[in-house]
Amino acid sequence: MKLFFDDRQLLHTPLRELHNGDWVPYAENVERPRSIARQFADWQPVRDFGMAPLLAVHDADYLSFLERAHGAWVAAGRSGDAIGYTFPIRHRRPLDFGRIDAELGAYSYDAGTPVAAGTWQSAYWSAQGALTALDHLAASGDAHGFALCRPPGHHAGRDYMGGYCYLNNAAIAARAAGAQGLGPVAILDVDYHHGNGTQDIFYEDPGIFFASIHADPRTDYPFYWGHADETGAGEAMGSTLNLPLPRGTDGAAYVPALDRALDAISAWGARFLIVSFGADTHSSDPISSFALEREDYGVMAARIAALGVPTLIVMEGGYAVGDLGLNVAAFLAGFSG
Ligand code: OKP
Ligand code: ZN
Repeated sequence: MKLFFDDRQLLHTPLRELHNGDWVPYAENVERPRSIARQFADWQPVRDFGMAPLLAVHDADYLSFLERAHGAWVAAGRSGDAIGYTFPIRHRRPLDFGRIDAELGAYSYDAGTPVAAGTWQSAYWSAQGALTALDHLAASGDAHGFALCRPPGHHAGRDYMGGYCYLNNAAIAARAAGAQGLGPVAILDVDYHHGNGTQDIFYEDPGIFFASIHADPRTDYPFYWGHADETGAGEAMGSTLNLPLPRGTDGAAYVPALDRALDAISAWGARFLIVSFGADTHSSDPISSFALEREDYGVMAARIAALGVPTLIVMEGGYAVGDLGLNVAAFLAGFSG
């Protein structure tokens, strides 16, 4: 399986995040991609597909905000990372803001997603990595490919960032795959956290199936999405499947949910699959509460591979940097049997 990563994805280095009322070191740090990169000798270069595939998912005004936010923060006389502090949960509408603080709130739903000096560059090349891996799958006929996306993407919506995510790499690849006629496209999200951004982007899109297995949002981030009764809207009713699981879920309890998701993807007629893979389901993850072990990732991968559908794996979360590289390696190895 070919692997894709670009060093510019390391330029995103926020200092800290707000966690349970305290400022703590930023969990989505450069040690994550480094621990994965170390596991493999051979990485493919990322190509530049430009802004068009990003604009097929995200609003132009949001992309322009992301690109200039840190510069505007510095121009406002601030130091450190740009972070919002007021969020328009009621009166969210296009307004002509005169302060970066207003924009930071309008384009995000949490205070855990700082914009640092290198954020736009890293997010841009993270998305291009997913597009390069997709292009490789389409051109080579390989069954599986892996984009080491970082920053991750599944919490980012059409016009918002959140949960360490700025550009929705999986959604960008899914749209591009559909546009290239590779579909019907399904997205399977197996990160510990619900992929609310991906769900929102495709919630009324009958062309893309979205299935997510994640910690019950009654107890876990992102709280306001990912409940079992969210199944899509309009013509896309039934094309979203949420399978929340309780804290403490281990490999044995995970597999039946995975099989349910895979059955649904298969029944829906998917001919191309994108997996949003988070290794934060591992027992050692510092911000999550499932109990999967390394060997469970091989089992998961084998079941996904048994669908027999070309599959692009994009990296999402996973914060136990001591185990992360090995867990990702175990998952990817499971695709080759
Ligand atoms: C991203 B991904 C405390 C609250 C913020 C955000 C978790 C984002 C997870 N720092 N937590 O799905 O792994
Ligand atoms: Zn996660």
